[in-house]
Parts: sequence; C-alpha cells; structure tokens
Amino acid sequence: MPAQLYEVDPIAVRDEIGKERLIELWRRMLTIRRFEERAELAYRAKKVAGFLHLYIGQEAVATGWYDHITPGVDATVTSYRCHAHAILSGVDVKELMAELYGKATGNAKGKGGSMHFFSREKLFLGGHGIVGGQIPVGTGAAFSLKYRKTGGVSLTFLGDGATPQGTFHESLNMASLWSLPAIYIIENNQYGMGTACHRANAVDSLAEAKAVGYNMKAYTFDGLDLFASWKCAQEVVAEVRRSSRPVLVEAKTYRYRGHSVSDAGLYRTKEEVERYKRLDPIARVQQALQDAGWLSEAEANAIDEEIRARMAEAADFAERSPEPPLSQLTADVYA
Ligand SMILES: Cc1ncc(C[n+]2csc(CCOP(=O)(O)OP(=O)(O)O)c2C)c(N)n1
Ligand SMILES: [Mg+2]
Repeated sequence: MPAQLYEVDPIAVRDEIGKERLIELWRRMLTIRRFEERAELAYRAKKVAGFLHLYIGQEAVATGWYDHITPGVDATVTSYRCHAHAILSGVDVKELMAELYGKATGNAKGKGGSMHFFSREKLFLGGHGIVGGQIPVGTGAAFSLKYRKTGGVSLTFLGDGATPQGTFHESLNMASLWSLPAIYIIENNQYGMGTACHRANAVDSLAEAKAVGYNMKAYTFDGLDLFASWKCAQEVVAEVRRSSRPVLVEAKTYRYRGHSVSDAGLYRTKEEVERYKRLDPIARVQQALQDAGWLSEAEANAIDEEIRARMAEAADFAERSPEPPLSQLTADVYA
C-alpha cells in the first residue's frame, strides 16, 4: 500500500516561516550544493582521494529538520552521505573542505575524509561508512539524552538501503521499548548503490509498514519540498520532545548525482533524472521567494556569488594547508 503523504499548504507554510528565515533556509541549501559542487571539481582534479557521495537533490530533507533542533543540545548522526548534516550542524566549511583534501587542518585532522565528518561540540556523531552503522549510535544518543534529562532529542538519518539491516530493526525495537526521544529519518532516494528500493525492500512504504512492527508512529513526506520537510519536522520534533516516544519518518527524495562520483548510472534512465531535476528543491524555494516578492533574481544571484566565493576560499584554504605529519599517523587510532 502506498503511504499517505504528509500534506501541507505551501503558501501557509511559507508565511509561517517568514521572509528572513526562508531566505536563510534557501541560503543553507545553496551552501550545501555549492560546497559539494566545489568538492566534486576537486575530486575530478584528483585533489580528493577515497569516495565522495554527494547529497545534491536531497538538500530540502536535512535543511528542514535541522531548523527545528539545536546542534549540541540535540544529537544527529547519518551515513557516509554526510556533508549537508555537518554543514547544518554548524561546522565551518573550510574545515570540511580541508578534510576532503586530507589535510591536517581538516575536521578529522585529515584522517577521516568525506565519509567521516564529526563534531563532538555540535553532537554531530558522524559520518558512518557501514550501511546502518549509525542507527545504534543514534539510538544510544537518545538513551544518553534521556538518562541525563537534557531535554534533547536525537535525529538519525539513514538511507532506504539501510532499512533491511538488522541494526535498524534492533534499534527501533529498543527505542520503542525504552521510550527513547529518537527520530529516525529514512532518506529514500529510491536507490542503494545501484539497486532500486523496490528490489531490496519487500514493502512500498518504508515508514508506515515498518513502524507498526515496533509500535511507533510513522510519517512520510515529499523530500523534494522544503515546506513539507520543515512542517513535518516541526510537528514531529515537538511531539517527540513532549512524549519521548520514537518516531519513524520517510522522506521521498532523489539524488541527482551517482551513488558516488564514480558511478556510471546504468540502473536508471536519463529521462528519470531529468524529470526529478524539474522538481529541484532549491529552485522551487527561490521561485517561492520571488513570487512572494521577498527576493529578486538579482539579490538571489548576489547571494549565490557570495556563497561561491566562500567555497573557492575554502578550497584555497584546503589546498594551502599542510598534510598531517607522519608523527601523527597512529594518533587517535584505536588499535
Ligand atoms: C554493511 C554494509 N554493506 C554494504 C556496504 C556497501 N554499500 C555502501 S553504500 C550502499 C548502498 C546504501 O544505500 P542507501 O542506504 O539507500 O543510501 P544512499 O547511498 O542511497 O544514501 C552499499 C550497499 C556497506 N558500506 N556497508
Ligand atoms: Mg538510497
């Protein structure tokens, strides 16, 4: 059975968010995109090694949810597709770019790379390369927040490909049994690496079908729509703070790039990608801002220029930074 989509009136949500805050949300989404475009350029120029999984197309999901939490009070964790979540947690883009370049000034001292962004201060608990590995971590964070009575909630972001994993089911069962303030957000971009979601999952609706098994509430929203993401997040975060009951959420989204930068994309058609590009979440918010008379095209272009300049500066910082010294090779390594 297909899920019931969380419904919103876009004009009402736009007005509730208001001019300044909506411009700020648009700016955050654009920052994520321009950061990743700059990173992709560096990767193709062989300045960045390892893997690079881009979030391009999915920006409205994390942006909507982070706007209702306080990084550092609330905890967040995600998969290897972690650039947006680190940026939204408030980690400096220079530090993140330097991490991609493997430099000593990087977020993980140049030893983590793209998949392992982290911030203890912001309670951004990574960046995890093992599919489903972050789910017990997010669950443990929720336990800790409840045990210490901090009032915080934990947000665990995961892919559609992680929901058949044992870690997902064990974590949800425990979170429900112990009434943890945990929100699990499935970013269903419709593919694992190259396997369509329907070939890996026995059910259509990941949230609705799987939440019932653990006595949890479920929500499904259009992840390409910032207004739906923001409004759903507002309701769920408030509800979980009040009830300390876990909730399972599914964002129906799409990634415009390959699984990682080295992906020939043979498992989907160009037409499909083009169809989703016409629903670009960033362009649609810009249109909404223009329609409201809140941001002219010239003003939008000026903000974009400013963001692009910041990214060029970050890449320059990364380029000029030193590599980690050999003496640090085994520091912070647990073996
Ligand atoms: C336990 C484990 N199995 C397999 C892999 C290889 N792998 C990396 S990403 C991926 C697909 C995951 O897809 P999804 O959860 O939908 O996340 P997305 O990449 O779409 O964000 C797989 C199978 C892995 N990293 N970890
Ligand atoms: Mg996926």
